[in-house]
Amino acid sequence: MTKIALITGATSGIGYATALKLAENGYDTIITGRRLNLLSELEKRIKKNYKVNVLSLSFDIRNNDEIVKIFEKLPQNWQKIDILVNNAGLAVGLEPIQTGKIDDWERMIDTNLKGLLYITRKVAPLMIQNKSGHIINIGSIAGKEVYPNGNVYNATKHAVDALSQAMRIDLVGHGIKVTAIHPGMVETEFSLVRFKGNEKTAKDVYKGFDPLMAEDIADSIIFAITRPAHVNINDMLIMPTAQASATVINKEV
Ligand code: NDP
Ligand code: 8X3
Repeated sequence: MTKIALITGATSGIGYATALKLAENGYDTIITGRRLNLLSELEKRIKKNYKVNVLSLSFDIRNNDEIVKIFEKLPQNWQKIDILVNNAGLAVGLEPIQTGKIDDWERMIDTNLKGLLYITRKVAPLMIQNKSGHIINIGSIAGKEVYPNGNVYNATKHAVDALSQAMRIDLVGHGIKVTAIHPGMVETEFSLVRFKGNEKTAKDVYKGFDPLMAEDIADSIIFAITRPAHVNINDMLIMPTAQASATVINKEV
């Protein structure tokens, strides 16, 4: 029977690359994100290239009422979710704690932390019913270290790290695997969002070194989900070769 994977934040970056790779590996995919036009384009691309089914669900992951309604209407044949990739997330702003914008903080906490919880709260019971499943949480090097002005983003990703450990404990008795994947710098729309559409500042983040590509993280997800049944990858920290820590990057200037 074909397996089903749900990927949050599939309209761009890591989630987009992961959805494509899961489809390439034969998974029926549930793709989610707010930008319906991008979801539709991805759905078309997957259907054109791979013989799998695709379900596009457009919603804001910060809105639990919306999520509950969508899951109430989830067709029966899409309910046996084997893989959940909790990927949707963002950084907004890069400012010291004393001048940070409350609205930026709320967007990060509501998306990276509460959104991940809302989805997991709906999918984990389905996996428990099926007595199997694999949850992949996308953390970050920002969840392993803190760096100047990263404060609230760092806190949300440290929370993802803690939640991954906690989920593993709560779900181990149900045969459900939990893997946390923590990337270093990946060139996606991430910096464009963090710097609120400033293309030059966003591009400069990845100047002078080879950052990770979204496909590198998608590959690591495929690796984690294709281990034998008795093997779980708890945690992966994946960095560009030129990046030694959150702040030490070997850049050519
Ligand atoms: P992108 O900005 O390219 O993608 C982010 C995705 O999250 C988009 O598909 C976006 O969809 C979705 N998203 C954001 N907010 C919401 C929301 N409120 N509701 C639903 N979906 C939402 O960034 P990345 O691919 O880089 O980021 C993916 C994950 O990887 C994030 O959790 C990020 O923190 C993490 N990460 C990124 C790193 C990097 O250097 N790029 C490094 C380490 C971790 P839409 O806008 O359509 O809603
Ligand atoms: C994204 C990578 O280093 O900007 O999580 O925090 S970093």
